[in-house]
Amino acid sequence: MQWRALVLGLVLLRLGLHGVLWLVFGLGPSMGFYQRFPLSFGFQRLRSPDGPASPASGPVGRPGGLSGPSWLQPPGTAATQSPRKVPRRPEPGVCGPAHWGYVLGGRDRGPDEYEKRYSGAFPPQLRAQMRDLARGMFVFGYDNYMAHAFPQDELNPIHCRGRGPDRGDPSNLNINDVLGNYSLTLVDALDTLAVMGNSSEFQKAVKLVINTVSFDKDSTVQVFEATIRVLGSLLSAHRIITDSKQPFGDMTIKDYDNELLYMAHDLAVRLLPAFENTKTGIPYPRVNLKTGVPPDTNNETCTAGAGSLLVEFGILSRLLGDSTFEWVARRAVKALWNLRSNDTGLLGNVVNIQTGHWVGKQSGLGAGLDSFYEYLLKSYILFGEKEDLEMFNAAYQSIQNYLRRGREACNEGEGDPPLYVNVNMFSGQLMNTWIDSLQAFFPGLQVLIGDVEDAICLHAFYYAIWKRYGALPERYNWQLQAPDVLFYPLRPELVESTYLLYQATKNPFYLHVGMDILQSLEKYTKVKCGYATLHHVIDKSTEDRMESFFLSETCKYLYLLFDEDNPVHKSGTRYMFTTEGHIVSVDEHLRELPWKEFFSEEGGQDQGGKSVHRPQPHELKVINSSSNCNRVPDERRYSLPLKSIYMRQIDQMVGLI
Ligand code: DMJ
Repeated sequence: MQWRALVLGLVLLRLGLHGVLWLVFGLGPSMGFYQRFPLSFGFQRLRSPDGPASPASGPVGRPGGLSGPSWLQPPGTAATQSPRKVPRRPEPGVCGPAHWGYVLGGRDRGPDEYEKRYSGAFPPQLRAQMRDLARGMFVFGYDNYMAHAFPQDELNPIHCRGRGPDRGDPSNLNINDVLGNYSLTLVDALDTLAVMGNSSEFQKAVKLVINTVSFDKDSTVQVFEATIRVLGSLLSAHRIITDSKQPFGDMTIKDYDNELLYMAHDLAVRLLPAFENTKTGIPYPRVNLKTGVPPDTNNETCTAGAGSLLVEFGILSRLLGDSTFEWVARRAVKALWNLRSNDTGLLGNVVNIQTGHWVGKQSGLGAGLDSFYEYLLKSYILFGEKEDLEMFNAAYQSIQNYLRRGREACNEGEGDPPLYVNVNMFSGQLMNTWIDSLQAFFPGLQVLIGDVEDAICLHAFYYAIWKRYGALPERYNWQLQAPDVLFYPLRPELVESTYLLYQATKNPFYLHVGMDILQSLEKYTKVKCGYATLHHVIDKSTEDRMESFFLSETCKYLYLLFDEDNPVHKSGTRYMFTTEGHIVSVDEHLRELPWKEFFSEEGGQDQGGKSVHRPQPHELKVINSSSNCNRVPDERRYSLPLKSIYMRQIDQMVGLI
């Protein structure tokens, strides 16, 4: 009887594995599974890599009306299934393992079934080799940045030079939005050094940041970019340094006096003018770090830029005991949320911050909206505010109702496989036939909410594109089955989803995906002094730019994918990744609202009934008062009690010092 059960088990195992493998035509564990599966959807129709490129921007719809793939059909028409039902979500506040288990390190679970069954499929030596390759990739980029570019913001990896803001051309937003003349790449890379266990370099880098980086610069930067790349990194590194458990090795800094936290505060205060004089509460997209909002500034902002500040601003507020930062970021989220369509529940991608009118009515999962959704969920995970989860759940339902096309189930049924398209936020009508590479983050977000099956499917679609080009084109036209926009700036999104899906399934298929990505990065993007942006995913020509997210995200996720025993997975601490890939531990401190206790008029007791010392004026030490006085927001404007930042409050609140 036993051998029968064994045979049956093996047959079932093989069938199950095929279900995953057909998604990617044959790539998978090297156990004789390299078999091609008949595909009834777009993957096999992808144009040859050598084929001609499509025009710079794709067609909007297909002439002659609705025909062709079912992605062209609106949801609920005969050619498609009715809109997919969203998997049951837990109630707000319920953080059971089924739901938040994928916040890493939270569950001390042993190898799951997949792992046990397939552990031979990706040999440990190969995994170690890939981990070392990912580490080497980071080290090569980082060392070259330090040797040839620091203290400038970015490395030009082909000419081995540094790059700062484009002072000669202020309209060059591609550069100036991101590069603030504040050693961006060094700052952005800090926690990757820690995650890789390189304590000596981490300590050296932190000291360099403390001693050399200043935000008192005449640089006009995008609030969003400065927040996710710089503010987020400073906060992440500060938490790593002050973590009493030190899971990554000794990352403490001798005589550390919260300098990174103060720098984060300094930067955030310089960003605050973006939230002033806006009629809707939605922030201006750009500020000058010295002078505030430029007089000739644009009143239009993308939704993700304005509505994805809550994680970093919320952490800062809760560490400092100053509600101002969280309050302005939350006000922006709510203002955007209130502008959603009454009919579809969708938001557009560009809005006027004074009138609240939608300038860009496109609703999708990629550029302009991606991290807005991400931060609704991640804010809830970090801070436990129910309204964030409620907004996220409603947004996710609208996404399923209007953006998701194709068949209902990932692995079965008639019609094209599921795909998330770009639609008009008011009508739900298709607006174009491309998806962008930023959208590849979405399967990772779906893993966080437990919608793993749909995540597997969408990820496979993106991976199929990667396999075809050895990179992800910035935009891919699913109707023409060819890239619409051809560059690939070393973005992390597909790796991020691959990593999170591996954590969720432990299926070695995702290790193969990671290996494939690593190898194509080595082959097509490695240049003399680092890794270069692919200018053209077909002819593989390169551009002399290595964006900071390559070190902070792409390399980090690749490394973590193969580093099974990393403290991020093992420490017993739950870690969450910001949208720039910075790690933050999810703990009770961040779920408290310090200002309620410290600033209540009656005061005197915390929630546990312990008495709280309210400092007297002579006891208070004001931090950063000199540089920020002009830009400290006006209490009336924010209609909140405005607080200065005091050392004692930081001490008592966070207990980190
Ligand atoms: C990064 O700065 C962040 O991941 C952001 O959320 C989106 N864009 C880049 C990477 O592509």
